[in-house]
Amino acid sequence: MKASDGFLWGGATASFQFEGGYKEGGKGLSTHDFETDGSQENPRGVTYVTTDGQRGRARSSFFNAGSLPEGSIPVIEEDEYYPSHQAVDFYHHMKEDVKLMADMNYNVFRFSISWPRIFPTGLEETPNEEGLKFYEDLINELAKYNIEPLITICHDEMPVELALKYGGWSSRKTIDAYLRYCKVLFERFGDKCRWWLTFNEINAVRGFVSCGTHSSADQVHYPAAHNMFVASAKAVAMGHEMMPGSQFGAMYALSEIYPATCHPEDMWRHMNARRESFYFIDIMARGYYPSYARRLLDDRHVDFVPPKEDEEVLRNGTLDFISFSYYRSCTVGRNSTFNVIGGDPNPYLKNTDWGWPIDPLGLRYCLNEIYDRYQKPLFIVENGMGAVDKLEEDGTIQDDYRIEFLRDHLREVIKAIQIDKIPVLGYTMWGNIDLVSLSTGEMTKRYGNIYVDMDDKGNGSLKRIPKKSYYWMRDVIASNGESLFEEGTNE
Ligand code: BGP
Repeated sequence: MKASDGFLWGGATASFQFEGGYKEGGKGLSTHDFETDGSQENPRGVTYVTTDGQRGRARSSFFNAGSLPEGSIPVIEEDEYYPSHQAVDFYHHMKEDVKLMADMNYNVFRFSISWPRIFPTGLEETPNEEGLKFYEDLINELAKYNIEPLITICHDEMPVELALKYGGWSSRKTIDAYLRYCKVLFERFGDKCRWWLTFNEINAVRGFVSCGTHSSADQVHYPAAHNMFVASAKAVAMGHEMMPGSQFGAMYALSEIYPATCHPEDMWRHMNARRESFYFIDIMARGYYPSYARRLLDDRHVDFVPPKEDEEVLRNGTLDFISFSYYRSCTVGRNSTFNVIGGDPNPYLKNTDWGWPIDPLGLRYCLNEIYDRYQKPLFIVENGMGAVDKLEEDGTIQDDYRIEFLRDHLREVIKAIQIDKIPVLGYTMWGNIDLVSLSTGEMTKRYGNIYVDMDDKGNGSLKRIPKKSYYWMRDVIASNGESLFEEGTNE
């Protein structure tokens, strides 16, 4: 068994976790440039100054840097470390990194464009040429090796001025700023890129850092999400017109969810927990609000009613494919605390060092579930294992645990394609070159097949070193996945 012909194999990154060069080439400040480092025990956060001069700190939870008081301004402090500023310096390692990917047989690379690199404040009429040039050089470099770009237009960030002036996605003015940005990207890169994602993990992001809203409360979040739906639909319609043949998706955090037991109340809770994510895909893939939307909003005391005039916009900008991240499965029961991920422990699964259950079959389940529901091609654009890697004295990294994780998950992907007949377009492993963790801001949590010599505070040579899994993955891709099923690969 192997993947289908033309299957896309590659890696995935996000600008603020990977690029660095945070003030270079005319780039403006991103909301993420204000987020400190952290760890599992000590959450990262944003320091702010309130309108009456008080200093405070908003702590980050997994997908958002909490709530900042209305009117407060985030600040960068001398004595804090901000991982996005240097990240792992892809900005200055671009050619070397692309070559490493090419040698691994990649035919796709997912990256996000940093919005403030193109429009430093988001408010300009004309884009920053130096920023565009950086991505143009990257796309040309990829083309040399026949690697297709898969571009995330907005990966959980925005120019900070849009957050401060408009309240980010809570304002419809941000829709106009986003469309101005999209138009520039489509004009410049449209003939070189067919795969586009309008937003990353749109069902999970909220709050200042990700969405530019000072508050992350439901009453602010759901109307802001509606503005993102409108922005996405308009971008899709514009993209289709400007770039015939272009393919649009948006990206969802879709770690599978299981009911804790067959108790009817656990089943009911499970269905509703899954709908928290389906809500977003239903609207963007089908083009209208689902029947359960009113109750979902009422349950959260959100009195928002989607404006009538947006109905046609949503209908005319539906997605071509559905892409998602899958890291784990979650278990929810009637009393569980759950927020897109989390929930109760699953006694049948082992966890990663960061407590994420390892569940390869859950990925096949998810592919079947999503295809049954939408009948649109699927793209796995994030998957992988965050682990502590050890650089051995002989300079190697023996990440057999990662090989095992990838082998088990990729086998399920291929079974979904060949046995379940699910059209899966491709697979881009998260953080193929080690990068800064989103949730904790650490370097210690590594996903890559390529090691980067850098610690949690940004010290190190930044040297790139292929891990054992690099060579293994290179051979898997060369065989289009067939080697995953060779005898002896279970040992
Ligand atoms: C997803 C994000 C990524 C990423 C990944 C892994 O939610 O889209 O940006 O970082 O999760 O999470 P973490 O880095 O916290 O391990």
